[in-house]
Amino acid sequence: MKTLLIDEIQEVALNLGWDDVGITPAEIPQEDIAAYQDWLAKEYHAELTYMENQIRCDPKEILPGAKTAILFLSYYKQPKMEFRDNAGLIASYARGRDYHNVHRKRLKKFINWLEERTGQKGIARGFSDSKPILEKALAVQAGLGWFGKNTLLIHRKFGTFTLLSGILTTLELPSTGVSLRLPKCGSCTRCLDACPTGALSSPYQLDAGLCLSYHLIESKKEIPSEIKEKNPGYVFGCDICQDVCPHNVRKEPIHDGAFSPESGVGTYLTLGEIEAFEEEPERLYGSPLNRRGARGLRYTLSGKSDT
Ligand code: B12
Ligand code: SF4
Ligand code: SF4
Repeated sequence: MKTLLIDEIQEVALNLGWDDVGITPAEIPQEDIAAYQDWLAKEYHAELTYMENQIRCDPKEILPGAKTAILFLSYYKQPKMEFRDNAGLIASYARGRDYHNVHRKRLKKFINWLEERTGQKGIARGFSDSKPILEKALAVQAGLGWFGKNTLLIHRKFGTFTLLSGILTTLELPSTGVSLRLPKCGSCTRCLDACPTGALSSPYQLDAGLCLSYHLIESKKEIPSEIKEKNPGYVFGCDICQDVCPHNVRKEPIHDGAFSPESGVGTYLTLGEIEAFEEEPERLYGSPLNRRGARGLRYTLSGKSDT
């Protein structure tokens, strides 16, 4: 086998549609394990019980013999839209196709290529929010960006409007980057100041139980009234701590492709449209909104008039 070149990996990844790629040893740094355990101890994971799974700290539990993690980044920034009285705003990552599906297809093609290229089978497993693993910690270690105080990965060129996926592999490959896990926000506190619910309890720490994104995407319970009354108009997800981040002003939004509103449910939802989804739930398939389902979306919007 010819030596597998990093340039080849990068070329294949970019051709499959990702916007950047980083390579790092398949090990979670100790400081991230400590921060994660502290986050759990404070019960900031609310009712996300899957977050208690300690495998998050050991990639070798997911792929025995894993030596390397290859992290892929997708840029999805959409134009910033205003809130409306008669319709709920959808967070920008969720207006088009579900990134889990987009990434799953790319990961399958990438792993097929890697197996063919090396002549070895069963050497990799893919993930995009689908395996218990600290994705941002690996991406930071791979040099793809650094942690913002809003807890998101900030990419030097693409900012925070990015989505992650990756593979673990038993191949030993050289790292592409130097870990950027250093405080880099300086004195900026725009995300903490702008969060309507105070969910960013301190820099780099998010209390999911207070976060609109948690309540509008993940929670299976009623939205507590004190959270609901602070929602400025989202029906699914929340972008406020990204909209205010100075690292997001440099790059233009993308206007087509898998994450554009034309590829999915769109930018806004009225109650009437949600009722139509209740009649035909299959219309939500392939959209991130399917996670919450039409009934959950209706609950979020109830109280708003439909015109
Ligand atoms: C659980 C989860 C949520 C929860 C909790 C979020 C959270 N911050 O933990 C909820 C439902 C609220 C959520 C919301 C969103 N999510 Co989410 N979520 C996840 C998930 C599944 C796990 C995250 C996790 O590991 N949390 C555990 C805690 C401990 O990690 P952490 O908060 O990041 O803490 C780290 C740092 O803050 C750092 N740290 C702590 N202290 C300090 C101090 C210093 C000085 C430094 C430098 C660092 C540092 O160490 C910690 C451990 O690494 C990941 C996918 C995955 N498997 O990784 C997606 C993921 C993080 N989400 C993602 C997205 C897009 C979102 C939303 C933007 C969606 C939306 N528009 O509504 C919001 C953003 C809210 C926000 N500000 O984070 C993307 C983020 C991509 C990126 N560029 O970072 C991910 C990676 C999914 C993906 N595959 O792309 N999410
Ligand atoms: S997603 Fe919204 S509610 Fe959650 S931390 Fe960011 S600004 Fe606050
Ligand atoms: S808004 Fe400011 S403090 Fe928050 S992540 Fe961006 S640069 Fe960091």
